[in-house]
Amino acid sequence: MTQKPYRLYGSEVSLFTGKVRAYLRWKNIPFAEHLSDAQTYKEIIVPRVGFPVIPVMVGPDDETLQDSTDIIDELERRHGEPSIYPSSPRQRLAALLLEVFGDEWLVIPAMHYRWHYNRDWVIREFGRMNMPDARPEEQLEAGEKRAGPFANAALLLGGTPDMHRAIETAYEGFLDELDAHLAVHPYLFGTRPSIGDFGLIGPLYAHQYRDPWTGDHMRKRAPRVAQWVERMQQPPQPLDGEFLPHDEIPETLLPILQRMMREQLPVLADSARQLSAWLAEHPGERVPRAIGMHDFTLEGQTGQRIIRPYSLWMLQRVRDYYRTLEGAEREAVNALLQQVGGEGFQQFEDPPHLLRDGLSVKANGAD
Ligand SMILES: N[C@@H](CCC(=O)N[C@@H](CS)C(=O)NCC(=O)O)C(=O)O
Repeated sequence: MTQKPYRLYGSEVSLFTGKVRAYLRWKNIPFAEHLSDAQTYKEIIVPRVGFPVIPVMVGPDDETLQDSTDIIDELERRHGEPSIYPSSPRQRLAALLLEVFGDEWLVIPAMHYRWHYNRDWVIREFGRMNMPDARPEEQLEAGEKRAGPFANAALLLGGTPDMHRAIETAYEGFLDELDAHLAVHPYLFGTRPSIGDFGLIGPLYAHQYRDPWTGDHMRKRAPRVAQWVERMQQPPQPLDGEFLPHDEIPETLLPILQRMMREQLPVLADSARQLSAWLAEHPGERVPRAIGMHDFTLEGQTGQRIIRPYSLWMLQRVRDYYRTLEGAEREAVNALLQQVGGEGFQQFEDPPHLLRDGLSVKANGAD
């Protein structure tokens, strides 16, 4: 029996495993998926990565890759064309932005709906994943233990009771916008999925499609989004499709980009200010995953959430790309940003250049 070259450790309930799995399938890369049960965490994940997290990928030379974005980018380097990164500037920038929106913003409704509408189901599911061979009572106990930090994360990310209505209104608005877009195009930028599609599929598959209450809601309210989720998870033709010609950004994507600029960009801008100050005040210290709390506003309602330095590493990918653009390409991108209220992105005050450090960051040049 030939062994598959890549091993993916993760689970169906995991947002970021769903992102990598969808990518591997579209890219037609042979892989074997291994459930991240308690034993796998103990024997494989923690020894290799140093802390518990999924997804984790082990490659043909026994190398360990962690972080969905790093996994995808390493495989893009190894496996070449067709790429999930559009080569034209407006599409590429928009795709990178939408990856940040999926990974770092849609996690708010993803956690809110999971823990406030699907709680009992997901606790049992956590138990089944953690101890697949145990009795239901043992699984329930394990699920309850595992669930605590994740349920708490729903609150820390902003899902406090005063924000529930606003989170739901914003999410439903986004679903309607994406559904309208998908009436015209099968993926964000044409007939080929992009890194933006893979950013959105994490929350939209593992949580919003698969969790029972939320999945029903998606299928009723935004059936085309549910069909896109199915295409993304089981690509009918891997490696197929094209990005739209002439660097076109479909009109139907503008409301989603506007939403990102309106909702997420102010949070990223404040995170950058706070991180710059934190780094100045804590020289040589390891940056924690959260550096305090700050305000965020959705649908006119203001709540509180943790300040996540990691989100800035994700945005930095877009900022680094933007900085490489010159002349007509930069003008084209600037015109798009103007159209979607993206002045905050153009004038973004970058923190020191960052390297990823596990689930946080460190300043480039720091030990
Ligand atoms: N940015 C990381 C995030 C990975 C992540 O948050 N994974 C979740 C499951 S979907 C997890 O294992 N979290 C553990 C924790 O947050 O401590 C990635 O893209 O892979």
